[in-house]
Amino acid sequence: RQIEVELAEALAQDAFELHFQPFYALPARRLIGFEALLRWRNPALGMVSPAEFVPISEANGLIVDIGAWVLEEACRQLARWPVHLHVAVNASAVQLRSADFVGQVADALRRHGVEARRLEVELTETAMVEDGRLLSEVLKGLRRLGVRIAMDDFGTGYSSLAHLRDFELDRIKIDRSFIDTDVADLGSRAVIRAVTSLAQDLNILTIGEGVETEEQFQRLVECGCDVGQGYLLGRPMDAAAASRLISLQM
Ligand code: G
Ligand code: G
Ligand code: MN
Ligand code: NA
Repeated sequence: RQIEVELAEALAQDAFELHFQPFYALPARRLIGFEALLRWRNPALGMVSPAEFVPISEANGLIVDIGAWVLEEACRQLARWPVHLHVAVNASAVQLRSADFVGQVADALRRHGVEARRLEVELTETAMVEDGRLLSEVLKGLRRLGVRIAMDDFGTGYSSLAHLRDFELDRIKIDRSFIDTDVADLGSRAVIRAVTSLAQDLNILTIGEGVETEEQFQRLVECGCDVGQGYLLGRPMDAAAASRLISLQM
């Protein structure tokens, strides 16, 4: 059967699930929040990664409804967790350009009584490329609500520096291709240092993603990065496991 049909059914039958990967403040390794990562529980295929189905649902527009479900579910979890923790959701460019994305976000927050500052929206640089004017309006709307904006996979797209100038961002996630390298690699270290220093001047928080070893963790600390994320620190986990992790920290 067509995967498009299956995806629509999955949404109707609640076959999607959010997993949560922790963020830790550096250098203390204090838990500060989670990134929500979408999964599709498929009876035949098992857990399917969004890398497989997001492009398809972007092409047929279903990503708008899937994205609304993600926002709803993220806010539902936020309402259950301590107020010092935040959740970041990944948003597709198609979703941002759909009618009233800002309204969708505001509704989800209101329905669950969650403060806007606890929600972050992660965008890729690619999402920022087309139709900058419309996107700029959407980001302004989100910031007016109090929602934080993060640029995902920073350094892999093009025109990154123009985006830093043109959009008001709250966080930069330094792409894991700069993080999960041999720490003897001076080039990556120089990039991490340069990005964190630039971000500091712009009053933007930096997140190093894809931290897999203690050495990489230490390098991030030395470079003045604010937040770390990666398999070393914590893998994506289901909501129950995330809640257990939270209670362990309290
Ligand atoms: O978790 P994983 O490595 O499988 O994620 C693969 C890709 O899917 C990543 O680029 C991630 O940003 C993206 N992704 C994860 N969850 C969502 C989501 O809820 N919406 C969108 N649009 N992309 C997501
Ligand atoms: O594009 P985005 O950064 O949203 O993608 C997040 C994806 O990266 C998630 O699917 C997650 O599973 C994956 N990821 C998270 N931490 C690590 C890590 O330490 N190493 C690797 N290889 N992948 C990671
Ligand atoms: Mn992300
Ligand atoms: Na990323």
